Amino acid sequence: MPNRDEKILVVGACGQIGVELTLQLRKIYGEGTVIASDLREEHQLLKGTGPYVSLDILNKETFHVLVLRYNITQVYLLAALLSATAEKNPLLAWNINMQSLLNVLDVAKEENLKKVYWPSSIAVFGPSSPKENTPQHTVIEPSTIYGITKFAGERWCEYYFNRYKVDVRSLRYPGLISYKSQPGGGTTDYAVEIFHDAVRHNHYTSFLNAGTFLPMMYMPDAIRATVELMQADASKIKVRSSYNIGAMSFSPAGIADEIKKHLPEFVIDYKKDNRQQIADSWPRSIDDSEAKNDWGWQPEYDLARMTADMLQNLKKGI
Ligand code: NAD
Ligand code: AKB
Repeated sequence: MPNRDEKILVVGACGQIGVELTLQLRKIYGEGTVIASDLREEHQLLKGTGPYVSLDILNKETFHVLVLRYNITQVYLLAALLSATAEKNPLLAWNINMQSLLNVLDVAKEENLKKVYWPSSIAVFGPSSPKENTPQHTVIEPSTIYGITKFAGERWCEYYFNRYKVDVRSLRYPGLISYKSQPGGGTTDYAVEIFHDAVRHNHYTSFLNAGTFLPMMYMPDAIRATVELMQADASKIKVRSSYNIGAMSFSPAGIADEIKKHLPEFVIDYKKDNRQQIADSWPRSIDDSEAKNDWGWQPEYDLARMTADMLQNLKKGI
């Protein structure tokens, strides 16, 4: 049973994950318990569902005051620059992705917060990691600035857990696919765009080559994984850097074939851009056996089930 004494702050609540995670946390813990925050204006889907505050997480003092004012017990930190945006301004990405995490970890230590959630990514792996079934523990030499921030972030999480007993938990999300909120500047965004363009125009130009396989996950699985990890007994959490989690792996050609089963007229063509190089440095598939063994992770959506659900929901919106 969820503890009703919790007070949860979601930072970066108006992004692709934040919107759906905030809505789900409000369903579980009650709407008044979950405070959404972001730099941006409140997302349309969050309006009227619970408290919203404007917050720049880089301002540690404001964040600290907010934690005290609302008696916050848990923080979910989702603010970050994603892979493609980060490459455009590496120093800005380093500053946002690292300082946000350090501010949260440090206030969590000072105020003895119960739990912190911070996502890492499959981007933590680089060209020298095994490409297929990339293991939890392996060579990690990311070549993107985004991956470098994720790797450093993972080390900081483990450090704060070991040194200060901050109960920080983390998942290495694959590319996430959703219809409720838009993706925010990543390399896997094509797998969301393709559905929108298929439904609207029966046509999509992919910025990744036809055969570029990447690990992917449908948003309902990602939200459930997050909640399950955060609700798991602390004794079950053996990995204090970040857990590999997987669900499916496909390429632009593979997802196009699946969409054609529903929309036979659909056509895909290819015009790669600089995001190809980022994708080429990442795993093709992920070994998530430690998450499965430690806290019982199981995905529910494969490519076929996700495609049917995405198309059905997007068609409703036309
Ligand atoms: P997003 O870009 O959609 O959302 C991030 C949100 O953070 C935005 O609403 C933005 O306004 C906000 N933000 C940025 N700077 C801020 C600041 N200084 N203060 C407060 N808010 C700020 O990103 P997302 O896809 O929701 O990703 C959330 C987290 O999950 C990130 O850490 C990302 O690296 C990670 N992740 C996402 C994916 C994915 O496919 N979406 C995959 C792997 C990991
Ligand atoms: C991105 O493409 O940057 C993200 C990720 C896999 O971390 N979706």
